[in-house]
Formats: sequence, structure tokens, C-alpha cells
Amino acid sequence: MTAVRMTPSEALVETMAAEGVETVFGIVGSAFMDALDLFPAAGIRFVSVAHEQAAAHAADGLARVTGRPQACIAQNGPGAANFVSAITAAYWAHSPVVAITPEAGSMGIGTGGFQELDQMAWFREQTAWQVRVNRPERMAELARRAFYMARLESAPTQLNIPRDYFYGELTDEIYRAHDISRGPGSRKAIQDAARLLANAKYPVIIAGGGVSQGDALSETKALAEYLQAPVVNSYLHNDSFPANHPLGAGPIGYCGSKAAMRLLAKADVVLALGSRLGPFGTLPQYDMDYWPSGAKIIQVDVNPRVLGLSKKVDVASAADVREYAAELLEALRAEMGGPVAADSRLQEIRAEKKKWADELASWSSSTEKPMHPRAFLRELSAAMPEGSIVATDIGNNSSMCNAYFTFSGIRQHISALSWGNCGFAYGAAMGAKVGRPDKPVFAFQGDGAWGISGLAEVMTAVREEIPVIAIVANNYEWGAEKKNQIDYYDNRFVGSNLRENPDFAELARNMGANGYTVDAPDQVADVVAEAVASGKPCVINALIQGGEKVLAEPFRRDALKAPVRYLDKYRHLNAR
Ligand SMILES: Cc1ncc(C[n+]2csc(CCOP(=O)(O)OP(=O)(O)O)c2C)c(N)n1
Ligand SMILES: [Mg+2]
Repeated sequence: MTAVRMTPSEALVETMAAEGVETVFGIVGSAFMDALDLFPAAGIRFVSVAHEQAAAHAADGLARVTGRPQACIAQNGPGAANFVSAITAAYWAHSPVVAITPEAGSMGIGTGGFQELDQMAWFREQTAWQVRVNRPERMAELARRAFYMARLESAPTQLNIPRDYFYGELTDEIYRAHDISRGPGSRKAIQDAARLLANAKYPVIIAGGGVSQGDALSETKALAEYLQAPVVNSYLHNDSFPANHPLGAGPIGYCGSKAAMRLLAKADVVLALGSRLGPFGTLPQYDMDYWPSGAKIIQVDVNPRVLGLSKKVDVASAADVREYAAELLEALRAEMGGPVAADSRLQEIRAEKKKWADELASWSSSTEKPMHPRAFLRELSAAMPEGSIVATDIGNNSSMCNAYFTFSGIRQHISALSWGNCGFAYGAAMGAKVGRPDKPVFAFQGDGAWGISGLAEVMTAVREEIPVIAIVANNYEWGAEKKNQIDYYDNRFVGSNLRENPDFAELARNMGANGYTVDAPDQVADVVAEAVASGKPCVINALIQGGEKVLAEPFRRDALKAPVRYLDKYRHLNAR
């Protein structure tokens, strides 16, 4: 295509189409109506949500399953502001989302007009790149840049457009920005890593989110098999290496796999592939300080800014994880001459996995009604068909999922990650389902998180025919926070009970979805199978026990202190 005459709205929509955007999430608004009117003719589906937070989570979920930048759009001011938390979630998840934020008209900026907000400031901290379109003629160029930078940085970007700049005319050429090849990083670093690994007594691989986002699973498997090294999933990336692979030991971190943590503790060399080694991913768990502090660390990440960020590393590579893993294998072949024959290591991994599976089973065998959460999670994970995509939220039960949900391939576990916002999973699951209509997609949320963003979005799923299956872990409490009040505040429950929850299954039916209630473990498999087969949006209201006896260890023991009160009127609230 050569340069032709068009409007800025046409330039924006054509650029999105050129970048492969097929779906945009948002809520209709006059500020961008001139462009929105073109979406159907451009072949772009507009998914209209109930709250803009879910739109940005959906774009994130869609980006994570497709590996391509995705977009959301909102009215200026309040609509754009509603994006902020969800865009921050995408930022910490390294997910390429382009937030398109129309703003007050260029002739009114700075006068405190209707729906005016300094939208650049609101997204400064959580985007890798942002631009305010400063002339309508630059629309195609700047939109293309927003998508390119999202791909380059694997992060959200912001395209901010004064609302009058959708109108006018320009002459321009529309094309997709070039691809980026990053390569395997420095040769010397690969040689150094190969030498360390060749001489290791007990190498362990940490498969991070970069293995999934970098499509590096087969290269990681080949590397692990050559070294006969156990592979653990980094925190909240349970899909970065298959649980059923003989070398796969499961996830480290909060509520993860004891097998993984015990095996990692033995490492003398750690190869961290596509991981920033996030500070919350390596804290002690189950009273186990499993991080191998004496081990040599090799860290590989596409983003050089995260290398050595939270751990001292011995060899660091800024590299495409897939290309790196392939090159490292070649270097190991040259260094070692042949694969490690370590039958004893395989046996040990098998034994550790069995020991942990048995322990977990013994924690999860209750048949009580309402269900013990662990008995429920065990049935649920067995009932989810292989290949399912699961979005997980933040909360005590969402965290307990880490020990139960296993995945056979990458891009299947869509978790809230380090932004840690309750209300992530349903929007993300909607986006994931739009991207993978062929797969069952579940959203796992606690009842509190469900109220933040979930429940109201069932209207979206019904209206837009997005058949996600919501699992509401309904314990009538903000369990994760209640656990802190149990452990530190002598059972004084301020704001943590949710006794008045309505019947979520009936509500779902009223909204046009299928609604189910389960309260015993032996009901779970049939209901999940029915929900999967229905092809409709479904809500499974899972009645589970809450409170002291069943809640998992608190997440932030590292950050809480026993209460100290000096004033007489509060003295009775001192820790006893
Ligand atoms: C947006 C937001 N608000 C508050 C919190 C603090 N918070 C963390 S976990 C949690 C409780 C979650 O309760 P629920 O969703 O019912 O899950 P449960 O812990 O009961 O399994 C809260 C309020 C948060 N992480 N995010
Ligand atoms: Mg709850």
C-alpha cells in the first residue's frame, strides 16, 4: 500500500488491523465513536464489558494466550481511570496491552473541562511507553509505534488521543511494524553457563514466565533432559513446564509443591530461564527456607533490567530464552560429549513427587459438606479437561490452587502475578476464551474477589457469548485477610466476613448464564463436565468451609507484626 488519503480514525483502525488486532475490549464512549463506527467494517470485534477494569484484564488475557499485543479502549477521564489497576497488572505480568485512551479535546486541555484528567500521569508508572498524539496526521505512525513498543518491551503501552484528533484528514501508508529478533545473547555467557552446568553436581532449572511467553518449552525440555536436571516452575507460572514430565517437579513459592522446593534446595547450580526471580517467588514456605543460597546462579531474561535484580547472579544473559536454550544445549554437547546418565536423579524426583502427592492427598481427603477447600480443589483439578486454560485470582483459595492445578503446556495458567489484585481472573479468562475458543477456559476466584470484578461481568459473557466457566470458591469471607486477623488480631474480624452473599448460581441464571451449586466433593466432576459441555457462560458456586481450620498459612508473614498499643482505650487490643 502506498500513501493514501484517509481520516485519523481510519488510520487508527487500519493500523490496529495491520497489527493483527481482531478484538478490542472496552465501553462505548463519544470520545472515540468516530473510530468505533469503523470497527465492524475493519473486521475488528468490539467486546463491550461492564467495567473498564475487565476490558484491560481481557486484553491482557488475550495477549497472554496469543503472544501478540492486544488493545482496550475507553472514554476519557473516568473510563481511562478505570483501566489503571488492570494495566498495572499487565505491566507486572510483562503482557503487551495497548491502552487506547481518548482524552479531553486539544482546545480544552488544562481548563478543567468535562472528564478531564492528566491521563499521561495516570499511566506513567505502568506502561513501557506512552504518547499523546500531538497532531492528527501522526495517528498511523504513533499507533504503529504503540504496538511495536508493546511487542518490544512485552509490556503495556498507552496511545493517548485528544478526542478532536480523530477527525480531519491525512495522507499516509499503513503497515505493520517490523519483527524483532533478539538472539541468544553473549557467546561468552553461554560458554560460562555451559561450564558451570557441566561441572554441577546437582543442577536445577527454574522455568519462568519467559519460557511460556518466549515459546521456549521444547528447547527447555531438551536442555533439562540432556542435563537430567529437575525443573521447577517459578511462582504462579505453573504452565512453564509440564507437571507430568518426569523431570517436572512443580511450582515453588507460596502454597506450591514441596517436591519442587526440596529439589531446588539441593541445587549447586541454578539455571533460571525467563525469570526475574521475583522477591515473593522465593520466600520460605511450609517452614522451609528452600532457596539454595550457596548455589551458583545463571539467569537468563529477555529484559536486561531484571538481571541480578533480587539475587546475586554469577552468569547473566540478556537473551531470547528460546534461542538461548538451543545454543546452550549445543555448548553443553561440546563441553560434556554426551547427556548426563543420572537414573538416580530421576528416581529421586519421582520419589519426591510421590511423597508430596501423598501428603497433599492426605490433606485433601475430607468428604464433609460444605467442602473442605482442599478436597474441592483436588476434585476440581481432576475434573478440568487436559489443555484447559485457567485464570487464577488472589486470595487464600486462589493461592491454594498452586498445589493442585497442573498444566500440560504453556499459555494455560493466566495468573494475577505480582500486582496481586483481587478481581483479576474473570476478565482475564474472557480474553483468554476469545483467543482460544477451542479450549475450556476457567476463572477461579474467591467470593470476595468475585464481587470486585467477576459477578457483573457475567452480563458481558452472556451478551458477548464468551463461554467462560467461573468457579467461585465461596467461603463467605475475605479468607486471606481473615487469616491474618486470626493469627495476629485474636479473631477480631473487622471487615472480613461476607455472611450476606446471595445465591451466586441463581444470580447467574437470572443473568442468562448456567448456574450450578456444589457443596460436596463427589458432585464436582459431573458439574464441571456439564459446564464444559454446555458451551455457555457458567458459574459454579462452590460452597466451601472457611475460617481457622481450613485457611492456608498467610502469604505475608514476612511483613506482619504483632499489634502494639499504648493508649489506654486500645490496651486490651495488645497481642497476648
Ligand atoms: C483489589 C484488592 N483489594 C484488596 C486486596 C487485599 N486482599 C488480598 S487477599 C484478599 C481476600 C480475598 O478474599 P476472597 O476473594 O473471598 O478469597 P479467599 O481468600 O476467601 O479464598 C484481600 C481482600 C487485594 N489483594 N486486592
Ligand atoms: Mg472468600
